[in-house]
Amino acid sequence: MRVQKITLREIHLPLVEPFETSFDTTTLRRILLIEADVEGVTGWGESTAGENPYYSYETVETAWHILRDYLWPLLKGREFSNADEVFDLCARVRGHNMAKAGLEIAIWDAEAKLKGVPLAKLLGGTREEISCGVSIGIQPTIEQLIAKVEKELAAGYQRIKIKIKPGWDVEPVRALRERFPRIRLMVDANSIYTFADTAHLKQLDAFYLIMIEQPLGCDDLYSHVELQRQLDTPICLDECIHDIEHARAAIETRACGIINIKLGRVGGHAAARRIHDLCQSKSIPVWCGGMLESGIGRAHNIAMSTLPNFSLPGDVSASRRYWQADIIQPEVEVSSQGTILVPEAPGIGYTPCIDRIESLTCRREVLE
Ligand code: OSB
Ligand code: MG
Repeated sequence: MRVQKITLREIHLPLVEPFETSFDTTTLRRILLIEADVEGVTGWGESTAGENPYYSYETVETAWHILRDYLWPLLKGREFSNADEVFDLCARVRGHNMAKAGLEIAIWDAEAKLKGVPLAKLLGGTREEISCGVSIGIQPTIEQLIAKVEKELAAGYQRIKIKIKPGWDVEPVRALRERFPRIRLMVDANSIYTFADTAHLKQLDAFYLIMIEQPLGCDDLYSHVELQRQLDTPICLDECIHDIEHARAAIETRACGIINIKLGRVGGHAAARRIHDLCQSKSIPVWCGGMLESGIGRAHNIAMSTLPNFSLPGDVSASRRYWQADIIQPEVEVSSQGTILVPEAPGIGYTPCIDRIESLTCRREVLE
């Protein structure tokens, strides 16, 4: 197969409510969508690069630049046998996994459509439905946090994750545990602590959390090894894991017991699947992280989450938690059991709303 042309576009979508983490507050998403025209069909991808270089060094601007000036020139006119080869074809570009992923996943969607199969099946997925959790941003008060958690549990979500930062960590967790003694609960620090905070973080062991996600530095694998030695709660790594070598190092050094896989952070479906397979062979469970995606990125997350070692609920939740109206039809819905039914239509299985996407587009560039 060969990619005839790609279209980059930026759309702006306001979140239904601000999302606060230890590194930023997001109210409006700038989303980079990539269409790949392959042998007469169009595949859709989304780069999860952010508005600012705070979660990772990538932004919408850097991803656009890398896609236009480096990745498209590598792929243009190139013959390859399937989407699984695209990540390796882009290997000369170091890093920039969110740019790579946006393009690579669009080609996977196109390949699945060409073959008339759901993307989940093409990836080797085995689940008909996936388990969902929610990620709840930092709240103004503990009362508001409790109300949020109550609402998400009532909606059926199977696991609650809250964002933490210094000054918003032990107390909100204590309050949630008092109110909800039995729920599956976890926290995500987004790299805000250091090893010097070990005694403070150790207090979280009292609340039988299912995991603590990325407490320490985004590149600091060794401190996670030392912290994990002192914590009973399993550490889950997010920011630290960009490729299979990081995953291998984290597993072999026991820096973590669980890995969060995000398509953007690792460079697409092929890279995600390799990490998934490695983790499975080492009995390390994985789950699918979220990046406040539009329906396009969300649909890809659903397909990936059907692989067998995605055995913990992910941060993949209903469209309505993020957007007044999503850019796909149907929107992503979550059952009262906290599950998403995997679509059976070819490709990502949801239809992009072209008119709505056009009306939200603030820039567009066609490369051929
Ligand atoms: O660390 O998982 C994270 C959102 C933006 C950047 C990083 C993270 C997140 C989330 C949101 O936790 C998950 C979601 O999409 O609901
Ligand atoms: Mg995280």
